[in-house]
Amino acid sequence: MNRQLERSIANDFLRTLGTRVRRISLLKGGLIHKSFLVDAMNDQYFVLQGVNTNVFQNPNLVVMNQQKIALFLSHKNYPKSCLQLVSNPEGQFLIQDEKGQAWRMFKAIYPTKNLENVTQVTQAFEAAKALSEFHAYLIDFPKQQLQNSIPGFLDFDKRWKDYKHAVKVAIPYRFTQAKTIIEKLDSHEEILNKYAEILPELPLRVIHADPKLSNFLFDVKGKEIVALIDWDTIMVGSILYDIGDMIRSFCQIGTEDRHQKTHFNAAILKELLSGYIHGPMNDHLTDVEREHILLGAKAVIFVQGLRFLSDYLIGDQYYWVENEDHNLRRARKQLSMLEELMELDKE
Ligand code: GN1
Ligand code: MG
Repeated sequence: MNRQLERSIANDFLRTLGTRVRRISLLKGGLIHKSFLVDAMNDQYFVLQGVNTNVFQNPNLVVMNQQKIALFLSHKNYPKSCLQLVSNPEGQFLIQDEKGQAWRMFKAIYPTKNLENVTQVTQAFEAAKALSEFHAYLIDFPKQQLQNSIPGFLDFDKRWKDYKHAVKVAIPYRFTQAKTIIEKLDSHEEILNKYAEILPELPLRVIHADPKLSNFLFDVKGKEIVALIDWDTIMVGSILYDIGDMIRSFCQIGTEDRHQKTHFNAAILKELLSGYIHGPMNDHLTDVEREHILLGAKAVIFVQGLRFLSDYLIGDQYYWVENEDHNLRRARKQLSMLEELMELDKE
């Protein structure tokens, strides 16, 4: 594929560096943006992204948050790599194409490795320690400087209401297909009530809000963490969301859309919890946070199931899908993970 449009956008950014695109290829994996790897003539690599403005309605705000975080972390000598946006010679970090699509470009962080699944439990330990470090470095970040890139993103009550609404207005055929999973999800509503009870006691901190496995860049040996990327959703919330989402993504057996015999890896969970408290946040955690990590994980997995199922029911408006029942399969996977975790941690 020639990718004329992507090439010309990337070339516009690269004018700043006095170079041009050599090759450009699609990067798979994300569910939201369209990403491309740009190989430039100056032997450097970049990641070009078409921003999904259906999800991030104000991309300028996302860019501003990222720049503030990068500046803050670099002043504090944060030991991991930060995201570095490239601007065009006019100083713009976002370029709009003729159709109004917004684009941005980052310097690629390499050589690094992206994992689809955890292959050694120590990877979960290292990544959790890195998340702990990320939280600790941002502990004194002036929270009022961050603007929420997706209003309601962390609001579980809203997620539940949106799900209930999706069930009500569902495409009839899809509703029939989802009947069993709807009944099961409904039976677990209690998890959200329990989470709501502790919520007022949870400290507000700066969180990543998307610490899934693919957002951790490992060194080429797959051992050490080089960077925690995708800062689009950095916002103010509870770290239980981050730890929970990390558990959701790291402990998953197989892929996010595939059903198999078992879905939740308990050995990884153990390493992950240990990694987080071996990191600097151990000195800052409150008792309420410490005692409710698994409740947070259950709530996040449950909410992710609600989100995938809601999107299935209303006709795939949010997540990228490759076929008709993709979001349904994703939702089933979350439900299975949730039920296995509940079996492991009966309260
Ligand atoms: C989306 O950006 P990406 O594709 O890594 C989503 C997350 C979900 C995740 C599930 C902004 O993440 O909240 O947990 O998919 N991001 C947004 O894989 O909705
Ligand atoms: Mg993301």
